[in-house]
Amino acid sequence: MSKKSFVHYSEDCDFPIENLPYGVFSTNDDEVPRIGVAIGDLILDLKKTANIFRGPLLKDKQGVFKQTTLNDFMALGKQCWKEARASLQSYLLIENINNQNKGVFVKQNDAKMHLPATIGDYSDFFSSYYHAYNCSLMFRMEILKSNWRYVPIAYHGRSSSINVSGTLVKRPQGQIIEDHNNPIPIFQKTKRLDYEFEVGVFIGGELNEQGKPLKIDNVDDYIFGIVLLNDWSARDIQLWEMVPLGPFLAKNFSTTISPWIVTMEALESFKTDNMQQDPVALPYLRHDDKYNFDITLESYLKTDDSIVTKLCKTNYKYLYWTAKQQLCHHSITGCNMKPGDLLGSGTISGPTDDSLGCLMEITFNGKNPLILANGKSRTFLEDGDEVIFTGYCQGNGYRVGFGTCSGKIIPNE
Ligand SMILES: *[C@@H]1O[C@H](CO)[C@@H](O)[C@H](O)[C@H]1NC(C)=O
Ligand SMILES: *[C@@H]1O[C@H](CO)[C@@H](O)[C@H](O)[C@H]1NC(C)=O
Ligand SMILES: CC(=O)N[C@H]1CO[C@H](CO)[C@@H](O)[C@@H]1O
Repeated sequence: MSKKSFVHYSEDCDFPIENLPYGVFSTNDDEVPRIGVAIGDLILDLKKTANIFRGPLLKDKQGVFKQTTLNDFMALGKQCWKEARASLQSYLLIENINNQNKGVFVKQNDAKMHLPATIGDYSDFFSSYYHAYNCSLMFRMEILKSNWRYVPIAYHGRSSSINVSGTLVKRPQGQIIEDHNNPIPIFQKTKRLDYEFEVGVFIGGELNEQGKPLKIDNVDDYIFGIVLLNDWSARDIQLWEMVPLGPFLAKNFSTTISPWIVTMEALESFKTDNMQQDPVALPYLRHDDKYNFDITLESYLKTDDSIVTKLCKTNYKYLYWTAKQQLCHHSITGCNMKPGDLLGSGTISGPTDDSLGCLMEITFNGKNPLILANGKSRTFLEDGDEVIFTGYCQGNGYRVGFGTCSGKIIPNE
């Protein structure tokens, strides 16, 4: 695209004019959360600039930009999202440099970020082939030979414990088996606290009524945008509780998301081939159009001595089930979906040893400790550890980035 804005930023900035992600922020002098758009290291305050949305679809709906969450804007649907993007890009173009002095920008460093939407429901999938493959190896389960290749597997998560990047994560406690030869649980703090590198998809538009499934052909019309997501997991609690109904409290204590929602319009030019599915999906899940995205995902561990160790470099394109298939499948029995619902992808691991999306895989369930940059080792997370995710799509001379999704472990005292 190579458009130029009057806001200056470098080529590797996450938030050029080609991106324009939405978030909700507040400042010290105005503590009411409001909607903004990231550009360079600034935020354009949409509460103050709602009148720039003068296109035919939005001119009577400017009120959606003056809310404290994005839900109302998300509910408007694809055509409105496109019109809003066009208005924003034109407002920020270098030709319109006089907009620079209108007092409508806030420095990102001066803002506090909030959850971008009221998340009614949150479901978390298990859609990365390589992650599922490694889990089969570790737990000697025939995951890939049973239902996995036919059905996009997921569980219903808790939306109440989803927080924005930077929120502290308290080490959870629960029932744990210490000695597998004597499976009687004890109650204690988790010793196997892990992160899971995922992305989350926010949905919107005029979604389906109960009993009326979405159709695969146009289900992408209901996908609003993407955030980075950390599905913190207590592996020892999980292992004991998940038979036979799946994870429950091992994943209910905290989920962290990055604050900026990168829209599907910004990601359009980073579409890449879907993974080949074998066997071909059932007809209700079948689609030929590309709906995978080339998003580089990197994770880091910062220990309390401030030394940073790179954990992995993976890519969103390693998802076997696309977000279109996930959303369509979610609605297929008639489950009604709502604007602001969030769908997690599942841990995204790639095919190589340096592209594994959680510690359980990196350390082979704690058997092979990871040596950190400061010479110490980890099997699972310790108190004071901070896990940081970043993500970006590389364009020609610019990046469409996601900012960061981070969380630090604090002791449970
Ligand atoms: C998760 O489970 C714990 C332990 O039962 C409970 O105290 C907590 O309220 C639950 N939190 C959520 C968000 O469900
Ligand atoms: C996480 O978010 C919920 C509601 O959005 C809030 O009640 C809770 O206090 C937050 N947790 C932390 C640790 O800030
Ligand atoms: C822990 C584990 O099984 N790791 C393997 C995951 O899969 C990749 C290849 O897909 C292997 O290289 C890892 O050793």
